[in-house]
Amino acid sequence: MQDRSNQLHLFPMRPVFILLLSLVAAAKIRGVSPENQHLYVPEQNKWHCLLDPSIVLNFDQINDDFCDCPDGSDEPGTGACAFSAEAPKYFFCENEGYFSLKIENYKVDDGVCDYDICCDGSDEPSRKCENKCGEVRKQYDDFVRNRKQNVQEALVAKNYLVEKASQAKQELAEKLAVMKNEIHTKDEDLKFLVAQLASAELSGEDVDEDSVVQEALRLAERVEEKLANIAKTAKELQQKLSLLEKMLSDLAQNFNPNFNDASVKLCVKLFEEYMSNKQEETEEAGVVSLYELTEKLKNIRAPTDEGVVPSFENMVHHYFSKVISTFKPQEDKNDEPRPERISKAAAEINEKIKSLEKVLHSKSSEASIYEEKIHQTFGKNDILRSVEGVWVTGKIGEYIYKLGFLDSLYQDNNLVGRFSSCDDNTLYFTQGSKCWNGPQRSATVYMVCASENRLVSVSEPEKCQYRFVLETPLVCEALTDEDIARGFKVDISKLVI
Ligand code: MAN
Repeated sequence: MQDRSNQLHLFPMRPVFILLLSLVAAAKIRGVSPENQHLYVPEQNKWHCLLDPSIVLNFDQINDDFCDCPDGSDEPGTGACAFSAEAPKYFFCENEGYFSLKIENYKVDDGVCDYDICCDGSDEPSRKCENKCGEVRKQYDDFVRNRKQNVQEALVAKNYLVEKASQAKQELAEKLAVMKNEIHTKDEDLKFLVAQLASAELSGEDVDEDSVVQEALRLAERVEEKLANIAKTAKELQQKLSLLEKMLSDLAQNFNPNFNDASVKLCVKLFEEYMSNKQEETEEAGVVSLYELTEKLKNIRAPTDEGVVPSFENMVHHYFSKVISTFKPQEDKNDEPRPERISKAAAEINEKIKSLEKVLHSKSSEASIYEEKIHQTFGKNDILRSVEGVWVTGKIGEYIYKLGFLDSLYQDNNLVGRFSSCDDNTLYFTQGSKCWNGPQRSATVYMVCASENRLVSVSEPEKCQYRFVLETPLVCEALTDEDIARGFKVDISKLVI
């Protein structure tokens, strides 16, 4: 800072000084922007503080590195007022060839060339900082050109993803439609089978393919055939027997006992015995042979035998009816569940129903998952659908992170979380593996625009609660020149100093 006592010596040299002042007034005041230069015009070599006109200073007290005005307005080009409460805090750098910018006053004349803001070096005393605006401008132009190209590429990639997302949704809708159709058909099949089962159970008339019934019918036919043969043979035998009996009967009545013929006497004796036993034997033989046949019928599905012995004539009808009646629904006695005695055909239908019901159940659950997914929104324009199943892997620090869109996020083998929701630029993963002595892991992933997917950074602000930055085309938007320019930072390390 300067010694204020020197100022008094200026007044005796007035004429020369006025001339000098006019030159100074014409010159620009350091640190003041062109549009504010008019605030720094002397009036008879005097000037007053901008916010407090009662404080009048000599014009050369401006930028004399001594803070006279409480608002700091007398030191726009030095750091003297940088820390006064009301002081304007910025120094204007013209930066010819680049863009004029403002730097905090406390950085002025501090010995550091702040090229990131004042590329012309005007924030430091002259000649200390070489003008670097040419190089900075080149960096800026390169950045803008590259960024525009990147954004352009990223937008192409994004538009492709938007298209892919809409296709994915359409495919899902088509898949769902096919599945619903399939479910409808299977449902109809099921209804048909249920009706078939009901009718098989009610009527007892089993379906054509019921081999039990077929077998019963075949056996019944054989019984009838056999009976017809038996009846025919019996008739012939009966005729022969009747003839023989008649002959023997004649012999028994007319032989001459006085001839003492032993053979004749024995024959007559046996004939008389035969005649007295004849009735019983004939009936038994017929019943035995018929029993053999009908037993076969009974063995197909042994019905409860009520102990009724059928007559010779109604035997076939009796046993056939019994077999058939086993397929008819039984009346439930005392509401007790009747023993399971369904036909083979009904059992087969039942099996088909069961397996169809299983298929229908799994198809319906799958369909409802699809349905739910179709109605969900996955980010702006539904764009996340396009990357379902895509994984981004990156080593950050000591861990390898793997992020699966709409899936899960891993830190090495630790599950950080399963995808739970999203908004325009953020993905949320929750319900990860439990932290030792801490909560379940979870993560928030902030997406920033780039032409490719890349996990850029991770932080753990709280134990096992992670924050990621993910570069991706998913969130790219067209940028204005101003937006792009705002992203530029001077790379001081690349300046030739
Ligand atoms: C592992 C990692 C870390 C976490 C600790 C907690 O080392 O998952 O991120 O902080 O466990 O114990």
